[in-house]
Amino acid sequence: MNTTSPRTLRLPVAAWCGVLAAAVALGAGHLLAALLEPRSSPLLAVGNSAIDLTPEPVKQFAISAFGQADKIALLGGMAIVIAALAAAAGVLSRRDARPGIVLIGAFGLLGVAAVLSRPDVGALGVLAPVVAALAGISAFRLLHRTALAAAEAGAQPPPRDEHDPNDTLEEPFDPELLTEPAEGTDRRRFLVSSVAVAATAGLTGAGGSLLTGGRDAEASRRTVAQALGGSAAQTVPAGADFAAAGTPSFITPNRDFYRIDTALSVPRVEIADWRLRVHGMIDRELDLDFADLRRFPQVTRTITMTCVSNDVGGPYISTAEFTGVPIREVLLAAGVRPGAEQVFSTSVDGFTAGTPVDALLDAERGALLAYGMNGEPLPAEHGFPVRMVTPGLYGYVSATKWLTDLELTTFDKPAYWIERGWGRFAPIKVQSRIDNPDGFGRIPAGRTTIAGIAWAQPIGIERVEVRVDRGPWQVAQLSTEVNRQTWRMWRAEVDLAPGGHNIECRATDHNGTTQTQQRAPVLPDGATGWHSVFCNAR
Ligand SMILES: Nc1nc2c(c(=O)[nH]1)N[C@H]1C(S)=C(S)[C@@H](COP(=O)(O)O)O[C@H]1N2
Ligand SMILES: [Mo]
Repeated sequence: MNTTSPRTLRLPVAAWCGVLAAAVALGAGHLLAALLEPRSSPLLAVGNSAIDLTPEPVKQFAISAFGQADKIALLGGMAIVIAALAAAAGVLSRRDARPGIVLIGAFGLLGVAAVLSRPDVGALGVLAPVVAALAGISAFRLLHRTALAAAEAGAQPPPRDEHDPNDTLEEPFDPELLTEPAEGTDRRRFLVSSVAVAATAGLTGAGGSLLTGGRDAEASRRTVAQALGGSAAQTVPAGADFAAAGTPSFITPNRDFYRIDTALSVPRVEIADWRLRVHGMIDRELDLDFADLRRFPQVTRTITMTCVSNDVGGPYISTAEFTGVPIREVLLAAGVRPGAEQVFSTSVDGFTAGTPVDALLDAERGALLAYGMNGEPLPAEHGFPVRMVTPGLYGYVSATKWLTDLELTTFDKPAYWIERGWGRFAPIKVQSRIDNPDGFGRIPAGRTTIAGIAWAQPIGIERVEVRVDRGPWQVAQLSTEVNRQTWRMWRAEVDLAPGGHNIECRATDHNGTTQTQQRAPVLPDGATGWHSVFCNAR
């Protein structure tokens, strides 16, 4: 008998048991969540809570450091933290599995709390973290038992012989181990358990991801595609595009359109489940399904969207042809009562925005409940099936994706980013950017074309000027104006002597307001300053 053996797991083995158990727990939780309530996946619920609880400067840092990869960075960071905690749980259980079991149970409770705190997850969602914890505990007990058996066997004299038949002397009260053939393969059994547990984690996790991604999305997209019918791409005038000079294309392809949101996993909404409720300070409450929405006139408008997190020279600006219903028509049908100041919109994922009623009633501005983007149904990442698009306002106050609720209220009710210190009013500021030269590449010396973009929705761009090495301002050539809600491209011929040069640009809108040189950070309501690029002419 091995009653005198140490019955202690080696550190790496103990840590490994913890990590594998955590992987199984997350995989099982993800799979069950996919079947019941996709957004109750413990990993996602904890991650989403982390996003909402993160202090604003940290979130800002994440956006600037990782850009649109911020979610991947967060998931990676969470994976490292979870693996470290799980390894610690394993290490605390080198002799006895109980500390690890208690810790996994505690993580399960944390998952339950995270799920309950999500505005977008129903009560059924708590099953996912509960089952995750149970799966993690079972896996941990299995691995711990087989690892301990292997450790004991390894400790049998002679210690160096793995195949000593004495290896298989088991504790008499463990029926599962007693039924094993006496081959002295405790170590192999641990390996097999490890692989089985890891495979379970991988398969459940992948299964969960597949299920959340695929459910009936096709049928939903077809419904919207039918609504779009032939309304597809309007033609942008040839003179609107300066892409040949090094600017972005006038229309941003959907796959290149910038993406900014707080959603760790993209909400998957089916047309059959979608509803838009319009309520609050109105005469008639509306509860629209997609067919109801389609009874309003359908329009297609070319609109440049801009994010408040776009720093001077930044990438968070894109243009698309959005198809949908004017928000104005829906508000008129509901009858806005006097005193209503903002439309408080809510996404299925709990994100909220507050848009001034005036901006949404302004026919010229032309805000939309959009379901089409560049002739296609709205991509899931951009808010399928229906989102708001409001020209002239930064997205965080005006462009709610996965839209489900519009409430007419006063400004007393703060929306998501307002609660986090961002400005209540967020008109887009007149800005311009140099795209060519791009700050890395070289540029030919002599007579050379420089180019970029400028925007001032909803007023429109009147003029762009450039200057080289703080010399005189030179007026750039502008692309054809498509409408005042879109960017314009600019290009200018300059003479560059060989060597280093500093190039700057500034825009002026149709009201005569010129982009200020005064540098301001993106917080609280959008960056200002002139974009400048250093280049090497040769
Ligand atoms: N549901 C939801 N809608 C949202 C957001 C969000 O985080 N969640 N972000 C807003 C912000 S800050 C911007 S700039 C735009 C970006 O839209 P896009 O990702 O389609 O470019 O969406 C807005 N709508
Ligand atoms: Mo934004």
